[in-house]
Amino acid sequence: MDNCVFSIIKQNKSKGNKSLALLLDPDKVDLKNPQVLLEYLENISPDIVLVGGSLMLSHKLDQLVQLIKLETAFKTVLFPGNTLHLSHLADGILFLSLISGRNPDLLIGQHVHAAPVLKKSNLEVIPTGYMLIDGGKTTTANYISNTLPIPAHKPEIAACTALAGQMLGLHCIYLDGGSGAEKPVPEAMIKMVRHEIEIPLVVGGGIKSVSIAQKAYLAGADMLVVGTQFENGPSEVIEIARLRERFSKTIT
Ligand code: 1GP
Repeated sequence: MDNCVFSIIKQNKSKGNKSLALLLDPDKVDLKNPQVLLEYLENISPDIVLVGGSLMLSHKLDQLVQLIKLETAFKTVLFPGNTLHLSHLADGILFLSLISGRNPDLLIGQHVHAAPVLKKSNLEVIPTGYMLIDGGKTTTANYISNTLPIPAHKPEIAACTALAGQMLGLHCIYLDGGSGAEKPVPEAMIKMVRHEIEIPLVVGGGIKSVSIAQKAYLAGADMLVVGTQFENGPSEVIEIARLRERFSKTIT
């Protein structure tokens, strides 16, 4: 069986199953006590572990990726804020083009610098149409990217943008309300994007409860990304993981 990272997501999607990605920010995990993190990881059993963030103040990226690689069977995928956020120890990387914005550096500029480095690495490169959606407050990603997020009440802009991303050959679309978003990506927007595209649809930002997760899955998200709620206390994320399992059993 093809065991590459993107295949995990695609195979889940083709079987009608839902996926869950746990996002770990190296600045926010306690690596002095890794056992706690590893136990939570086993409990949640995410389909993939995303590692990254808009900014990184610590230098723990390699250390965190190595820990997951050595101690678990989970695939680690980089979710880089910029070209400096690289770890050759990871399994893959979301090669993000910020298609919701009009900042050329984040549409293609940084990619030009990263491409030859990635070619020499063993990282699986996952071309991703990354779309920032207004989640009710200015997020680090909005500020750092110097772009306007798509207004939450304009699902048609998101749908056309995602469709253009698919036509450009991107492999998946990631709708992100931003880390700690007050409001998650609206169901109406997820539905309209889902209706327009066939490639896997990833949704994240402000998924803090089982009920929010359920609505996003039902609206058509193939994979949810949860970060802040894990940092706030993993019990709800364990429930979201159970929901994913129940959901998948129900609809297959
Ligand atoms: C942020 O989508 C991710 O880029 C996760 O968001 O931290 O709000 O879960 P949260």
